[in-house]
Amino acid sequence: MKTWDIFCRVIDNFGDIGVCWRLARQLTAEHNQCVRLWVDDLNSLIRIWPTTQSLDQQQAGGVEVYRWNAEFTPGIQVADVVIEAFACDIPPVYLDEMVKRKQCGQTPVWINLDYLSAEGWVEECHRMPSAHPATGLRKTFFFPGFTPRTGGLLREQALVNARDTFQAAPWLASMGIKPREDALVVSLFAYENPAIASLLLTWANSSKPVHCLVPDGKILSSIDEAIGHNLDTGSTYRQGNLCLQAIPFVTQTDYDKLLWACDINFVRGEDSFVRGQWAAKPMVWHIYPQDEEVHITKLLAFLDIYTRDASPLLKEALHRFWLGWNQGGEGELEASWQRLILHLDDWQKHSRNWCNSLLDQPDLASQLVDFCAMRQD
Ligand code: TRH
Repeated sequence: MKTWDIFCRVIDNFGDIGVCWRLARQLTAEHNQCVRLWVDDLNSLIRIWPTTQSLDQQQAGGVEVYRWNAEFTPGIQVADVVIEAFACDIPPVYLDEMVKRKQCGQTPVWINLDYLSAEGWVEECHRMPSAHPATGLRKTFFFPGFTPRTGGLLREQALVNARDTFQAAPWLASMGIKPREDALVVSLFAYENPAIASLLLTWANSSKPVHCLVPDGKILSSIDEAIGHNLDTGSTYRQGNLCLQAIPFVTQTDYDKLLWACDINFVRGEDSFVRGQWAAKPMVWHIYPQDEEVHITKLLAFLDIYTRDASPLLKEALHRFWLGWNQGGEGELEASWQRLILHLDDWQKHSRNWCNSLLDQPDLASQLVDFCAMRQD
């Protein structure tokens, strides 16, 4: 058993903590590791795991959770493995202690866990070492990814079985969600997006009823603008064949259930994007927007591998709709949705095949554990 320190700085939203928390729990529960998670914004953790509290130190889900504040004191015991999530820069005092540990012949394994991307360069950079200029300590870049030459994706051992034995109807009922039997049930987790107006109108006019579930979050401001009033949590809006239901932001565990219970999932960022893939259901990704349209390159790189084995018609329809959704193409979305939904059966099969193909790859936590076990500094 090793000790691990995971450092997480929350830039915004829930992805940074979502990934770190999932990793910390999995290392503890499945690999019997001893994990401390240092997080600078406990409120974001409380949102996805409401039994945690705003305390400087606590035990939660088998993990020691610490509030990461500025005052790190010398003498802190450095872990065997130090994970700096998303290049968050570990505290200088902690770094000094890492140097001391090295001087005692017990160099910690230092890993920068990077963001997920399907771009080709990831394979080249995964496991790349770099010497820290001031201390000479070696830091290794660990990249999650979709191919065997990357670090893989976070996936708990029991996930697929839990998904396959899940009963959607009772869970939905327990959440106060009662879609019509013939409705297409959609979950909608996305950033602000003006394109929602044309999508809502398309769903209102569609021949098949659409029941759209919106967890509390950013997309609601765009929805409010589109429908002309605030859609409060717990309330429902109906127009034509559309039923729009605002639901609470659920726990990270319940979010999986929401994805499993829906026919189509709109996901975003990084962690919900991966969970959408494990749900093996059709999904639409709202990628985290970056300057100079860098995110569009990233989106296309994923679409490229995701649709590699799709039929040409599905491939074309997915490209059009995903790009429209990400580029805020008002008006454009109606036609591209109608085209995509024609291929729903094919899309469902494709989603399952894609998920199964990813299952061949070892998961990220196991890869990290194996890497650290092999490292001799
Ligand atoms: O919240 P995100 O947009 O997060 C991020 C951050 O913005 C980050 O800075 C950026 O770098 C990254 O995206 C790419 O999206 P993400 O990654 O999907 O994280 C959402 C988390 O919230 C995920 O762990 C699932 C969880 N969640 C719940 O627990 N309950 C819910 O009801 C919902 C909708 C999500």
